[in-house]
Amino acid sequence: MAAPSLSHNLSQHSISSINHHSPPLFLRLQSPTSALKPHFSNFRCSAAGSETGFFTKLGRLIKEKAKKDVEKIFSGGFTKTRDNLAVIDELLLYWNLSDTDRVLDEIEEALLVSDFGPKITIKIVESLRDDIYAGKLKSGTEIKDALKKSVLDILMNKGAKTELKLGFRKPAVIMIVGVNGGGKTTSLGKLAHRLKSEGARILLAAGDTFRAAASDQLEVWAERTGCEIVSAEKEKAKASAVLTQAVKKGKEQGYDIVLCDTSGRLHTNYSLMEELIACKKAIAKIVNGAPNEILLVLDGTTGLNMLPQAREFNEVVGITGFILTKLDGSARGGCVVSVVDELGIPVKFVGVGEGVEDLQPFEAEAFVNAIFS
Ligand SMILES: Nc1nc2c(ncn2[C@@H]2O[C@H](COP(=O)(O)OP(=O)(O)OP(=O)(O)O)[C@@H](O)[C@H]2O)c(=O)[nH]1
Ligand SMILES: [Mg+2]
Repeated sequence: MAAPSLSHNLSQHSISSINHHSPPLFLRLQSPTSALKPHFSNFRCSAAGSETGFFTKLGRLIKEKAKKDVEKIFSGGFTKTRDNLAVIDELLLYWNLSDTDRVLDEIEEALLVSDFGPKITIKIVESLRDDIYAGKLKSGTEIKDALKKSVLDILMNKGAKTELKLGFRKPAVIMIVGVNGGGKTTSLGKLAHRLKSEGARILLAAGDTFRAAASDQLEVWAERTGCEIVSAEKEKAKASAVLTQAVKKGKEQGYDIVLCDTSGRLHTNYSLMEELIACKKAIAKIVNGAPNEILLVLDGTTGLNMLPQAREFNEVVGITGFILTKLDGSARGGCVVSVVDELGIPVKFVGVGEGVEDLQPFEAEAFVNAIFS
């Protein structure tokens, strides 16, 4: 397979683990039960002899393969945020030392408008001011590079672990949680598509038992992605019961991953948040260590309002990663940086449209290049 045309600025360390020139080696499964047939036979992996667990490889592979389209999706996905930040280029084009304070004020405003949040904005702008007056930054280009670097540093220091962590027992279980209408079901469908196209056998679990239409919506995604689905058999079923049934089926029938949808809930609604705890416990009873990922879906158009949601969900169930949706339409891409900085939890995927392909594994460097291009 030819090497994908990767942006020269994507981080080398993460690319280096794929050897595109070596002949394909088929990945063997480390199945906990020898009776389970390998399902990843179409997985290619260059790490011969280092079978550290197929789920580890799946998480990594999803990220690495996605780099092929990372530029396409990121460059199209953040148009509005990029438009807001474009003013920075104009300011820096004519920058001279005597103009520094005015230019920094305007950079500050551009960052705030893009929802970087006051804390990060002040930190970035003050560090630029110090470096400019210390003579370390001597041109508009150097200032722009320093600005990009400080944003990248925040993302890399606090949210670098963007790979899916799927443990080593089958099935791996991923729960998708979040407030109403954020894009949980859509993201779950897109994720199913991505994982399935890597050869994983996926089971969907319609854990949103709150609305009758919710399981119909997931059925549509099951058809679209060619995945099996477990839905409630009777009305008013408990979410934890449906998820239990699905994970049991996943275990008995050798599925690789069970993707669990849940109802939208306000993070301030105590009893609904309790229900999530019940779901998590029910899953853990069937597969030790599961759910492996609890991904919180945050609607990018809500900007900094997502922070209290993220804190609350994390306190109640322990979030392992974020999916930030609707960034295609949002002018508030800076909130990606705020949420990582505030919570120290990585953004694992971003949603940049409603189509089946529009879920992009998060790449800090590509993201920074996209919004400051
Ligand atoms: N433009 C855009 N729309 C999205 C994205 N993700 C989801 N949507 C749309 O947002 C709407 C809500 O998505 P759902 O997936 O139903 O959201 P949900 O969180 O499951 O909603 P509830 O189950 O009602 O809580 C739908 O119209 C989706 O098509 C995205 O990344 N970009
Ligand atoms: Mg839903």
